[in-house]
Amino acid sequence: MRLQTVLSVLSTDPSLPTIQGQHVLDLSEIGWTVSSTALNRIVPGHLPSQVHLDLYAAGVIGRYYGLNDFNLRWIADANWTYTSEPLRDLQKDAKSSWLVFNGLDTFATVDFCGQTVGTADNQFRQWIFDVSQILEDCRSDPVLSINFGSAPNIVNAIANDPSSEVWPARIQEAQVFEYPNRWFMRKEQSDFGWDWGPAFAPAGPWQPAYIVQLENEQAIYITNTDLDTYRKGQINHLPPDQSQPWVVNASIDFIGEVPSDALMSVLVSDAKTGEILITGDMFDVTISDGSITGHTVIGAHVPKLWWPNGLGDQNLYNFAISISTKESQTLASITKRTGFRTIFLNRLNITEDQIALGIAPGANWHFEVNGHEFYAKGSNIIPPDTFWPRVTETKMRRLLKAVVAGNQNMLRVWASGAYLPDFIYDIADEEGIFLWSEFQFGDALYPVDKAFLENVAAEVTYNVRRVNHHPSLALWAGGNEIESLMLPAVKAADPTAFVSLILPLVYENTRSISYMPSSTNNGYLGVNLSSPVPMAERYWNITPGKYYGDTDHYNYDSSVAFDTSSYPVGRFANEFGYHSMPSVQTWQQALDPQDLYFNSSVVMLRNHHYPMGGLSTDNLSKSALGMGEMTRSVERYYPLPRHSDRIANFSAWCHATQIFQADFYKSQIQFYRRGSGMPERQLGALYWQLEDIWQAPSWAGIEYDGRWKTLHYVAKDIYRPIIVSPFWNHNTSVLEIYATSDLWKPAAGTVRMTWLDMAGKPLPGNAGTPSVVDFQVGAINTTRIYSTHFADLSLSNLTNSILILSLTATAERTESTFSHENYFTPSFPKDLALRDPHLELSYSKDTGKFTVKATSGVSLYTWIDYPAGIIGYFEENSFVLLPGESREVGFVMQENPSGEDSWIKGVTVQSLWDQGN
Ligand code: BMA
Repeated sequence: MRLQTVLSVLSTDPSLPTIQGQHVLDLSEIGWTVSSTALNRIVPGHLPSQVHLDLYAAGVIGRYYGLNDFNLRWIADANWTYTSEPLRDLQKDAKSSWLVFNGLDTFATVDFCGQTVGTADNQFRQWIFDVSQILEDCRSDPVLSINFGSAPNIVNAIANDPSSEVWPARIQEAQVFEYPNRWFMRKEQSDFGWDWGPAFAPAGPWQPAYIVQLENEQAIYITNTDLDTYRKGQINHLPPDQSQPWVVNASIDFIGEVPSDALMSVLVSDAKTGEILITGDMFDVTISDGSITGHTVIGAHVPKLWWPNGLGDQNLYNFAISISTKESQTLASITKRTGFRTIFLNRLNITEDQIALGIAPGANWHFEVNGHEFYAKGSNIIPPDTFWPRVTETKMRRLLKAVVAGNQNMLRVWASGAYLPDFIYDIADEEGIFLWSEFQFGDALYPVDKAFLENVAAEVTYNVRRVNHHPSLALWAGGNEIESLMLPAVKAADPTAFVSLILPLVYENTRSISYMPSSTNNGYLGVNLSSPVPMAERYWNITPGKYYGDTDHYNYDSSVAFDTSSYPVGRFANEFGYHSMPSVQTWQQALDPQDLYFNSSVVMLRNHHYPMGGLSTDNLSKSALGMGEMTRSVERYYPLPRHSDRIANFSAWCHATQIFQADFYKSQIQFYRRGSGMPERQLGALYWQLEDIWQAPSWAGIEYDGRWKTLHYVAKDIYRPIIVSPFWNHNTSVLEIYATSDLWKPAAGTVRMTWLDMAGKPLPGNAGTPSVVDFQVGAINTTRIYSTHFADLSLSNLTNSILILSLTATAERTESTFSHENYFTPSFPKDLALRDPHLELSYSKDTGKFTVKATSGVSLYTWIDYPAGIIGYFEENSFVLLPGESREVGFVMQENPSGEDSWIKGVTVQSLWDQGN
């Protein structure tokens, strides 16, 4: 055990405050044990941690494996106690002593020196307890113990309490995944099960914690910081005036006493070069309720702006803020890294000027960075692990680098998981990924009693202040699918006061971030900040032909998957998707060899679409529906795997479900992006979902350990700045080709269109289609470059099954060249007369790249695969190769634990032909 002044930590972590006269004991550095009546022994514990992790470390339970989701329920059903070793080095004569928990998961009773200090009931809050008196009275070396009650049992007890809120059963019960009654707790909702994850319902001290001792009257300890950088006069729901100077408002929460005439100063320096931008006092310093607040204006000094990935550099600045007495004695200082940008969600009504440009009336629904609208390309992030304490910076950096490599600039931090820790925002700040963030409510109605709302208010205030300095923060939304799913069920406005409680709390703590009450919504009718309901939501006051909001789209009837008339037309697509299997390499991490087949009971029990709806594990009918959807989508469109080897056949089936998933998303993303030049002026596509929480079938594009599914490669391709896309109307047999660009300047280029047969032989006269078409496309816009009725092509009686139209777009702008390849077949893949392309794969030690060559026949969905044991991604994958064509593809290694290059020998290549042969 080691007591340290925070000063000594500063050299390694500048975000920690420096303070004189303060002792901080980091509770991660002391010894802990974990005990429960459910376990006949006491095991070593850790902090931060959760019970499952400590039981795993002690060898009591196994890893994320098989049916552990169900077999380990005894852990969630029990109460657990974390007990510290006796704390010998605490100061008895400190002026005050505090327990500071940055997070307790969730229902906790805290005892110190044998006395109860307090209780906690919200995983998302910081909990601070004054233990000065207890420590003074303590006759021995104090022991800290934290008892965590079973969340499933506690919420059931709340639900059974006659005074608790009740809702019509049909509403809430439809939202039960495994454990019921999740809406009575402020804990990660997906801990009780979700349609892509397990229900381990973990408990424990999941965030860092400290004992803080203040030695004297002037010592303070900083608990949270709200740093807000905005354009002068900025109001959250209105477009910021980019000609105004930047204002920096800093509000610092502390424990201890600050003299009423204390001063604040700030030094802003370039995080890369150290060059000082400004330094000086902050103005209008006020102190109230444990916070000190001041501001300054960065007048004549023009900082470099922060931009998201693809739109500019991620310029960052360090803000060193000090609190001092008027005699210039520094009481505390803290450094936060931030960036200068405005990010605004525009939901204003469409103007006459916009209508004159061809934009359909209604309301806007798009983001603007630094005053420019842009096309948001990305996906939805879910908790990357059930057990947050083991989510490392390495894992998250790897994931966010994959997001950047995938040409994405925005992630939606879906509500029903957890608020992201600061280190993930830090990585997003560096990588240029906007994080649309949500308050953690989803797919349920929540209580509105006073105690619940007070708890929510503390959670909202803490988290808005905590993450506000991150330039990657893009938006606050009230929750997931509250408006679209829950409100129609109750026909009531503002459940859990998403407008009347949360909106004012957001606006009080940030001027720089927009707020909307629910993820998918039809916008608002008006905003009046002095009204008790400050935002009048539009809900269903809509007029046909006008567009208002963002859309989500899930249609598991795969027969219409490629019929674009089944897709929603709106201003922004914030969720859409279909599930697929993970790769066989990932399944092997979680399954015994005998369970590696498509509908094995273990596979089915790990498939939670559709959710069990309760704790029963003997009913596979719900899972069968989801498995059936995957099977049917493959049967409908692709050659069926027919390998005699069981594992090879399983692998081919898994891959086939991924191909369908990727094709379906590609079809939608092309459609949404084309919408940027259509009356709906569509400006965003965030698919469901970025990554997996465990090894199981899901909507993810990246598997639990970081391996890319076909989807992530295909999304990377279709999120390129300029794309060429075919649109085939199955009903009218009209084929249209569009070029779409999300560049901020117009672009010009050519599209080469070549009709071939499956042997790669060009069709005579190119079937009457021009070989090369010049195109021009406006900024964030689309242009139709070719259209034909299928009957008008000169196909000289060739059957559809042998036809393929290859499309290659090239566009030059002074700074770079953009290219994109795509193709169209009038038949679905299963009906194509595929020929073996006889793929050849080689590896060059000199270039470190693989070369794939198709020697005969068109190779569709050319798929390079790497063996288990490493993590990384190929520069491209799932592409088309024409006969004689070869492609050099690099592999970006992200993790190679053995450091050896034996994996290279395990790399394979296959195409659609191999699926069925
Ligand atoms: C949406 C999401 C999630 C869910 C996904 C797949 O409803 O908001 O709640 O996991 O669809 O069903």
